[in-house]
Amino acid sequence: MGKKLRIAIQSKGRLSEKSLDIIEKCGIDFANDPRVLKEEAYNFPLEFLFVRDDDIPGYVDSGIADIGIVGRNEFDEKQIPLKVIRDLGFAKCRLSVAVPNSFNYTSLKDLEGLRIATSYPNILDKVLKENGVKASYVNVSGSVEVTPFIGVADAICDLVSTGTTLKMNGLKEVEPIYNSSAIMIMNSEIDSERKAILDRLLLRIDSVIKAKDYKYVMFNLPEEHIRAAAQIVGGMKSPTVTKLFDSDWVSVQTVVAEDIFWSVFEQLKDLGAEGILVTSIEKMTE
Ligand code: PRT
Ligand code: ZN
Repeated sequence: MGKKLRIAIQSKGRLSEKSLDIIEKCGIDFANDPRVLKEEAYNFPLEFLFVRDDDIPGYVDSGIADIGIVGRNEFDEKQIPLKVIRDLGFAKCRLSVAVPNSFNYTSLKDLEGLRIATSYPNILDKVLKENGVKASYVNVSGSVEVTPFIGVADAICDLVSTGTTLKMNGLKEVEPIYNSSAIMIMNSEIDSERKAILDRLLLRIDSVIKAKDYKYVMFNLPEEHIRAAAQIVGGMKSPTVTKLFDSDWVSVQTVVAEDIFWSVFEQLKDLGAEGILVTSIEKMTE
């Protein structure tokens, strides 16, 4: 039997579902049994290791896993020199300094001499040092946001996504210091057989990631406006244009980048486009 590539994935938490989602979209089938620690894919030489996210960089470093999916924050905090091979773009969040609402904050200098509670002392320390600020860290692994109220810290530095948690705890976000999203890391000493499997996997992952950034768009348009429409949509190549039977209208099919989609949509409507149909793309290559 040939070798398998082993991937470490968070067993339960914010990264789990989306990590497995990407693998599934790569056409890889597995049982996804929440009770097991290890599992093998049915139709691809891939083995899953379900662990806590904190352990993923260490497992990849020691070769227990060949690759892993982890938050960039967790990876940078651990300071283990591994290769980051992909930014997967999900689980986006930021590491921010937050203070009680009553705190009169103007700049990082205001943190001089204070006690800051955080689970990310290494990342925070780097930023404070760059800004010439000396503070002391209260290292906590959870419920960071309650520490100012139990008198353990004067400020906190924690992950934020919507900001709701901070608000609920009477804190205000005053300084975003670091952006994070899920990344794929690898052990650089994997053998050539596993490297070949990884290359196959990455080819699939790249087409899944790329597809997420685009929409497939179809619409009808008076033929006279087709050049103007082509300019608006751009697209990978020229749009596909089909003449509608017995009329001077055409049907157009093309691919539009997600981030400009609404502006394209409005411009097409202004041009007189009708029956605009938009679908998501599952996989895509250049
Ligand atoms: O059990 P295990 O150790 O595996 O999981 P964990 O509890 O350590 O991690 P988990 O599942 O909470 O988060 C995993 C990763 O998700 C993190 O390392 C980040 O990379 C990413 N991520 C994205 C987040 C958030 N968004 C996030 N909002 N991780 C944590 N939070 C927390 C934050 O700490 C705070 O308590 O959510 C709260 C703030 O959320 P908002 O929306 O109220 O601002
Ligand atoms: Zn964790």
